[in-house]
Amino acid sequence: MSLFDSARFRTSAASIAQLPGAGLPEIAFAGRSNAGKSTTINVLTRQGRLAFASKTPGRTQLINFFALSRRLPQSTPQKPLREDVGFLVDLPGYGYAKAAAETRSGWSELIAGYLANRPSLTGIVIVMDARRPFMPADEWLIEFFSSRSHVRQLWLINKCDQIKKAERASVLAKARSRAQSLGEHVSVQLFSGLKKEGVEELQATLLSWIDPDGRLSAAPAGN
Ligand SMILES: Nc1nc2c(ncn2[C@@H]2O[C@H](COP(=O)(O)OP(=O)(O)OP(=O)(O)O)[C@@H](O)[C@H]2O)c(=O)[nH]1
Ligand SMILES: [Mg+2]
Repeated sequence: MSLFDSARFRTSAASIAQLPGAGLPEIAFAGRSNAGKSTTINVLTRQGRLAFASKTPGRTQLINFFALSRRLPQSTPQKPLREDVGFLVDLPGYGYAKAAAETRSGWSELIAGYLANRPSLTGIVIVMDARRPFMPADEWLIEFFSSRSHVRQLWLINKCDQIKKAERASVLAKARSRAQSLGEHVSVQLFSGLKKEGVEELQATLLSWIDPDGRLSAAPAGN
């Protein structure tokens, strides 16, 4: 059982003032509206309906926090004891054209405010549609975090089921050489939430971010 199976909805924030206190490591999922952020969280955590995914762009309008936890060694079936070890954070998508301008700027403020000022932000998964990766808003995020190398980046080239094999290879090779030129804090992979491709690679990367010493992955079965 992976640590990500333990994810449980914890809280939502509609404004910066509503953000929970920063503490444990957080991994944020950012990307254009409809890129598949919520679906990726559901696949990663093996919980079909944890994060709300939808055909309608703009589905996620709040910042949603999902707690990851581990069972404590002194836990018993009669008295289960768990401790939180980190959070997955589902962000509203950027660039949702149909939203009213006012709502749109409110969202951007919320997302930018969270990403730019969150001390517990350990890493960011930039979810992109393989048919049109690296759009201007993605580039803005990449640029913003490139000089902040304490925040890891994973460029998740999602919906790879929608492109041909040869194109997958070329998209990945190009992105990989670019990621390498930025430094060790940037990585890239192909993913398909629909076909559940790339899930183990995603889990391994995210686990290395929140658990660099491998203590959580070595926990006994049932955690
Ligand atoms: N073909 C394909 N479709 C996918 C994949 N991942 C997600 N989708 C579809 O893309 C649509 C959007 O998915 P969401 O996970 O809601 O996207 P989101 O990025 O959370 O969207 P917002 O919350 O609006 O920002 C849904 O119809 C999903 O079923 C994938 O890997 N392949
Ligand atoms: Mg969403």
